[in-house]
Amino acid sequence: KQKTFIFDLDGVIVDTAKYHFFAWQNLAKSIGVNFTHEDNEQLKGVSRVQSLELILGLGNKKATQEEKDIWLVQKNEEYLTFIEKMDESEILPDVERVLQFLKEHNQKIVLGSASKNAKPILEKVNLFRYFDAIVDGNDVSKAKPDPEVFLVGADKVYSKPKSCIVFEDSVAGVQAANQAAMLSIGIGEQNVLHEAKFCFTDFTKISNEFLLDLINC
Ligand code: B16
Ligand code: MG
Repeated sequence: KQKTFIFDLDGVIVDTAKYHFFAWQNLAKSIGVNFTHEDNEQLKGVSRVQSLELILGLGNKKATQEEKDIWLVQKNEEYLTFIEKMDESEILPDVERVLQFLKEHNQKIVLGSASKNAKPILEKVNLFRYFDAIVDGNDVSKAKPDPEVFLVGADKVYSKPKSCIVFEDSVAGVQAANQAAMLSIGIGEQNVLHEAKFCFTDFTKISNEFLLDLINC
């Protein structure tokens, strides 16, 4: 059987979530907003523009469009300084084993990320070659939890949503997968990602037998 496996990027393939957090926290500090690790959970999987709106909301801060545009550039420039230093060592445990296994079993592999920096990151960590299609923040207009990113991904490889399986670390992303009528697999904490059909702390907990079950179900 052939299924389509859609991978989120940040927090699933690589831990860039920590770099987003550093960069947002520095920006928040510079504009006088207190932004904590707990607050950061809401930003995962959410677009850059919406992330800034959430941070401004936390600090009850009003800003002009000009200010927002400057801050968005400022945050992304700092984020890019982290990205530049990335290499294969930043691939999360067992991600490559899973990609390899799926490839060997003739499965379709798609990237479904909200990030506009997805392609350079995949290149940096040398995983580009596994993907049959890439959908990122440059291709879609509606951010997760809207299912657009995953539906476009399925379409690119001519798959029906019901034969797609999505790996996601964010609440918004799990909701997007569910809304797309795809099978959602949370990568992270069960209590946070309780809307996911299955949840694992990371890929080391996902066995080849489980992957075979997904392929054949
Ligand atoms: P960028 P994902 C998302 O990527 C991140 O989880 C989210 O925190 C970030 O704001 C968003 O990408 C936009 O990223 O600023 O690089 O365009 O998890 O959907 O792969
Ligand atoms: Mg993510």
